[in-house]
Amino acid sequence: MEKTTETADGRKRRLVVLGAGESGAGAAVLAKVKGLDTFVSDQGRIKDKYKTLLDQYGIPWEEGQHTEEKILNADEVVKSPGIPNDAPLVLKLKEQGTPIISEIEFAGRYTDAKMICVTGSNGKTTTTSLIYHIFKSAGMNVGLAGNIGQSLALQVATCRYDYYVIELSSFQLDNMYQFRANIAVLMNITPDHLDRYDHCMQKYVDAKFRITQNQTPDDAFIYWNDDPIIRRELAKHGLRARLYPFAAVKEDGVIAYVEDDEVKINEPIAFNMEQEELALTGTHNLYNSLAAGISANVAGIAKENIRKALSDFKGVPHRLEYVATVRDVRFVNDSKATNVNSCWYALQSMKTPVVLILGGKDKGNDYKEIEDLVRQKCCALVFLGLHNEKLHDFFDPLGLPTADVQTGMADAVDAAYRLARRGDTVLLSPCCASFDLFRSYEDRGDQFKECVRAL
Ligand code: UMA
Ligand code: ADP
Repeated sequence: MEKTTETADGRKRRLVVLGAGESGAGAAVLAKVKGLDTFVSDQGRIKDKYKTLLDQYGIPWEEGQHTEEKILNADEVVKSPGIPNDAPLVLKLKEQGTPIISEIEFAGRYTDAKMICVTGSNGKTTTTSLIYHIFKSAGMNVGLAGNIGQSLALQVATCRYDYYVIELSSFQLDNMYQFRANIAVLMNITPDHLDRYDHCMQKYVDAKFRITQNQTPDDAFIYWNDDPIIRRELAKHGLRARLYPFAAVKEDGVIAYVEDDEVKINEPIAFNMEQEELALTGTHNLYNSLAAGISANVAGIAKENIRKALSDFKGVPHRLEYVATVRDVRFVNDSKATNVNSCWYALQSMKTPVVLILGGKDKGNDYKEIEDLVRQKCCALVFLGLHNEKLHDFFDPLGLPTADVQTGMADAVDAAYRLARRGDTVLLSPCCASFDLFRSYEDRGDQFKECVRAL
């Protein structure tokens, strides 16, 4: 762990940051205020707001290229999570032995705040937001950081919090070594981002389990007990943290579940509330509420504060977000369902026949997982993407009415509305990333809402 500002030969330590987005710009500011010789290199164009921030702190930067002479002389490199581990420059740095760390690892060196970290293939943002909401409502001095969109490093550089609630992606976990989560939450592990892991599921699983590394018996590991991969891996890892497994219903070993319509958390302090008082609905959201409730309980937050916050949470946009009902057709925006498993949960929670809008940039999807639910719940499908061939190949044999849209959201909403009958739900839950036709999943969801409101 390197917190020193000088090298053995009396030089200022040089820290190079690769990528100047949210993560990189924050890491650079922290490096600069901690007295390191800081340089930022971005292969693309740096957004104006990050250029302004870097200039404000007098940090030298370049864009449009990675100039090797200015990078290969680094004592350490902070790599933005969006840059793949096998990018040529990253491989070169590794080859010459330059340590490469993530922004979260770097920021963790400079704060004593308690770290509550959330990962998983699905449910990270909802659970992270819910934990933050409970802590904030209880009056704790807490920051919200990580994959949710706010750099931890910038907050460590400019604020003083007692707690951070941090959403961690597998990309961020990849380059974490010494960082210690006081409370680690692992929601589930299902295939995602396999294009970044040589299409090897175990590599992705290993990345997720890094959330538990460095945990001590004073720390907590909260996880969904029914996830087959988590259970298998637990035995391998010999964890030292105290374990807090949860499940939808009471089963051997779990400390939190629902029984007789009551949410029960038995450890460390007995807690209960009516299930119907939970703000978030659906089985997946029960898991998210249990994980958040246990985290708050472990942190010693009073029961009445936990109860109140679990019941007045407003939800997160683009996650099963109700939009409107038009002539008796409900429209639900689940644009954040960027993998097959999240769509599975969305379909499972539907109570009416569904016109499902799906498609986009495929990340190596296997649609077999939702085949049964599509048969049971869907009355029509709308394929929305530049390349819909794989969707046709898989779903056409089901014989459902189908529309193929390659143009954009307006035509997709139009097609779905025409296919829907009174009482149906039109659900945007795409199973895919958005980048073929949209800037981001938020852009896709916002356009969906706009088009629905224009009907
Ligand atoms: N870049 C280079 N060299 C390269 C490739 C990219 O310099 O070889 C530059 C780009 O030009 C760009 C910068 O790197 O300017 C962007 O870096 P980034 O993609 O890591 O994006 P950040 O803005 O730093 O945001 C990152 C996370 N992005 C990714 O993991 C892709 C954000 O998660 C996160 O909120 C933020 O750090 C703060 O922690 C977003 C995300 O999409 C929401 N996450 C994925 C997901 O949720 O599925 C994992
Ligand atoms: P993440 O940040 O991991 O992508 P989100 O909370 O943003 O997770 O939710 C993403 C999608 O996954 C949403 O569409 C939601 O319907 C679904 N989802 C949310 N929580 C869970 C869960 N615990 N298990 C499975 N799917 C979930």
